[in-house]
Amino acid sequence: MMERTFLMLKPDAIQRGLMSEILGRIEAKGYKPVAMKFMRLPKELAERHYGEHKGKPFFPGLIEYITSGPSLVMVWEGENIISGMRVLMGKTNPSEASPGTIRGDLAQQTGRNLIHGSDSPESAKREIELFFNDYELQTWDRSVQPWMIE
Ligand code: DAT
Ligand code: MG
Repeated sequence: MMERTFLMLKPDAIQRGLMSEILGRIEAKGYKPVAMKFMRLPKELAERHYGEHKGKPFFPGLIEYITSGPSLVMVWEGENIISGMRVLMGKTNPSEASPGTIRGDLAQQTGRNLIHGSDSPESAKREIELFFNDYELQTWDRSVQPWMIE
């Protein structure tokens, strides 16, 4: 099923100069970019984005980290991309994430795990709408698509 997901390269990915490394993996998979913005999340937006975690012990630290510098917020499209990106990202705790995954290869700690990806179609819809207007989402065709999706 063709889906869209919301992805964010968090401030540690930007600070560490890992944008191209991570974007390269997503592009090489064949997923298609739909929208991108480089922005420092205002606190209120960060709190809305992570609303499901409000009240948990790590919430204040999470908001501080995620608003500490610019992030790259994005929408990407692909076949079953929501679960596919969760696999490419690896487990939330990088010390448990498999080698070959973004978190498994490039990160050490849950509080510095480089990337966010929506965890369900409902979250993807909510998160895309939270960060992007309709006119910021590009609908476009790539001639190479039939060589990846039959
Ligand atoms: P994911 O980012 O894999 O969807 P999540 O939605 O459970 O994971 O949590 C969101 C983020 O919150 C996660 O990327 C890092 C932070 N976080 C989660 N659990 C944590 C914990 N136990 N200690 C510190 N940070 C945590
Ligand atoms: Mg999550």
